[in-house]
Amino acid sequence: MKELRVGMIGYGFMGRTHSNAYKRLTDFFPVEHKPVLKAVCARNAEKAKAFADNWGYERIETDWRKVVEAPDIDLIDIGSPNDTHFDIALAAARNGKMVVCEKPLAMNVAQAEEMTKAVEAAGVPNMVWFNYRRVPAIALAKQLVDEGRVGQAFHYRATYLQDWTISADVPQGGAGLWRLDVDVAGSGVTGDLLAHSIDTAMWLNGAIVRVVAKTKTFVTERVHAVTGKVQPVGIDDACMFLAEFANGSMGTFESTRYARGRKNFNTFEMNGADGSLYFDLEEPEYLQYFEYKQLQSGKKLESHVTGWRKIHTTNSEHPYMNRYWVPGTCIGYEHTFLNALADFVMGIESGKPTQPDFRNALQTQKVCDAVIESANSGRWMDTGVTL
Ligand code: SOE
Repeated sequence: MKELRVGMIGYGFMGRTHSNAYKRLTDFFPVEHKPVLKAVCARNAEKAKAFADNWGYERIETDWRKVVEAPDIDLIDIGSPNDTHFDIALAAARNGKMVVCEKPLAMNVAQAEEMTKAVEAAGVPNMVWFNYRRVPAIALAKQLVDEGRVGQAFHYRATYLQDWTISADVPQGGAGLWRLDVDVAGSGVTGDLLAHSIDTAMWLNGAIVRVVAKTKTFVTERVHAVTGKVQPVGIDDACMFLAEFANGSMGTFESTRYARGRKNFNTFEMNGADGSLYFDLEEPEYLQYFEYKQLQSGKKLESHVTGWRKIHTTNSEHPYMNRYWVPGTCIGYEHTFLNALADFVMGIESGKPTQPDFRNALQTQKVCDAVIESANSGRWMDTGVTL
């Protein structure tokens, strides 16, 4: 087996999901590369050490430059806050390393464009961890769209709701809470949650070409965990936008961290001439499908038995499921990262790059930036997306 020597930057929630994927890859997928956890980097040595001991990294670093330049590392994994992605990705590409980066790719389109150019000029494999594409039910939705079972698309509807920032006592900044600090995160729910919805939407339904948005910041001042001072809040706590897709369909997107009771409520529905699809991450192993096309193809439309079908996506013929257990048994959130890594490694081995790569994630970044610009100007914005 060939080694895939990993340098992990960051040790938070995503550092854990990615590390788990590296450790389990060859247990489940027949790939030629075995990840070796070489180094984890964090500014705080004590935290890096605890993370390395827990997950089995060989060494720690406190300066990411050392990891990016290390000759014994093949792949740089950027799991650190959004404001660090740009510098690390550029340096990694310069050093000829493969780069896998957490979403959103960058703080803005200008950065994302430069990062895309850098990995392409260096010719290094790259990917952005839009893990929800790797939920078997969502991958099945893609398969059904590609099989023509939805037909001409009319509507796409997405929601991504959470509730963890409602209290005005939640500080901004620092470990775990950098998502509330606009200087570190770039935006609020738009980059953090809607980026997922946009990535899924454009994967299933093609380019989003125009948007008009409204954002809201409910708590306008919060203590900053690093400075200790009460500071203005610059992120969007909630965002709603309307979208026009290149295929002529209409989209609505809603996201908030103020939906009491909703922890990670990520849904979409797509309505086409020949069928509809519905997915809800709170029931992750189900894809709901209303089939119209096949009903028409029979002698007569049997309308007394039409209805939504709730497909339990745990059969071995469902995406990714032949790698796991027996039909009827489900997999979890962590497997979406494992599936993504497997796709990435298989892409390296086959020479057919897996998606979403940086260029593809740049398109999502364009929509995010257009959404924020539209919210600021109150106008419809062209996204400039090319897919
Ligand atoms: C935010 O709470 C968050 O952790 C996002 O950053 C992730 O991308 C999302 O999948 C779950 O929620």
